[in-house]
Amino acid sequence: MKTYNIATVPGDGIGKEVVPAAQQVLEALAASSSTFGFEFERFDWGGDYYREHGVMMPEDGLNALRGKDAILFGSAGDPDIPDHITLWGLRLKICQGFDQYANVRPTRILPGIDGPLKRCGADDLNWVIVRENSEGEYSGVGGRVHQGHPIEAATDLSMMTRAGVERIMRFAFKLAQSRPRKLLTVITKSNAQRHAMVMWDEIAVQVSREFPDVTWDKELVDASTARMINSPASLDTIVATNLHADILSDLAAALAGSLGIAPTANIDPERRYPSMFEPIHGSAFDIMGKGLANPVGAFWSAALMLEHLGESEAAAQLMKAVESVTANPGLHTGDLGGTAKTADVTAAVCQFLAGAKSLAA
Ligand code: NAD
Ligand code: K
Ligand code: MN
Repeated sequence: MKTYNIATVPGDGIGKEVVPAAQQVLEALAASSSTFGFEFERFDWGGDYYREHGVMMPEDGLNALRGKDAILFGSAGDPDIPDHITLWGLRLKICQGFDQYANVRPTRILPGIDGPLKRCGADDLNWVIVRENSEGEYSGVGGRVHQGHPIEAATDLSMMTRAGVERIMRFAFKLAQSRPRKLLTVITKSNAQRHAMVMWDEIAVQVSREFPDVTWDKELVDASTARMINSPASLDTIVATNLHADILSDLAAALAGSLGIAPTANIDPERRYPSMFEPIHGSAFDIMGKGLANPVGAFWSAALMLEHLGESEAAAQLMKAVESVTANPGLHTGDLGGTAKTADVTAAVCQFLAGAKSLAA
């Protein structure tokens, strides 16, 4: 029997609601497995920790996570602390500290969920967005001079390195190659951003030569938002910079029905460090603490984690359980137009998994 050591970092807001729900679902899954189990360790870092210690996580916090098989994350963001402090002090510290340079965001329309694209069926929208997760617009390079004065100047430099772009491009081509359609769209803005984005385009051409069986095209980021709505079936795997993919993936989530169902994997493809799995949404200040959050994004993220751990069968089983609840409008949370609570959805998924166990027995 294999035991996976999982760190949970619920963080702030509804992260504190959906991560324990995901843990519950994983425990239900493990209960029906004779081959693997989990050992969870919870790290209560985030806004409350900041109020007490002046930092979002301990200085040596990464060391506590280093030996884990994976990290299940919630959200960083507190109504009373500036967002750049919460984000850089926790989520980005882990992503960058463990060089999780590939951020993978699958989107598809789950059964029973009606996205805003009414004419679009499950086969028409099935994307994976690959987000460069270590540099670009979120490099943290820049500064402010003459702060508060009329002559103030400020920069956020979008720094891209050849090595950084090559590795994410290669990751995206490889992922596209592994999917049935072998189709990749490289998002760019090299008409306006004439240095780093031009290098990005050149590297796409160069890396594409290693993947002759992948069909690929290039699209400007602004035009790609229209394409996502007008011809979603023309897209499959998508690769974009840190900022572009951040924006496109929230649009993708909304087109698939809700931000509350969308998952993310922050991956270190070389497996030097633990990878981190989280719903794409944030702390959701408007609904936090009320038990109203949709936990599906966290469950799907847990399924991505199982995939990463090599437990594909368990991942598929979890997604089946998730689809059984999305198919039932009585189990839709407020973001999907329903009245179900986090606990209802969680209990239904656990029940489905327990049912699958008794069928197998
Ligand atoms: P958000 O994702 O928290 O919320 C946007 C809207 O979507 C809100 O109306 C919210 O209620 C709704 N929503 C999101 N997830 C939901 C769910 N699971 N169920 C039901 N409804 C859901 O984005 P925001 O309002 O821009 O950000 C709030 C805070 O979260 C900020 O501090 C921001 O920096 C942080 N944030 C953190 C992360 C992260 O840690 N990865 C990601 C995004 C935002
Ligand atoms: K998140
Ligand atoms: Mn985002």
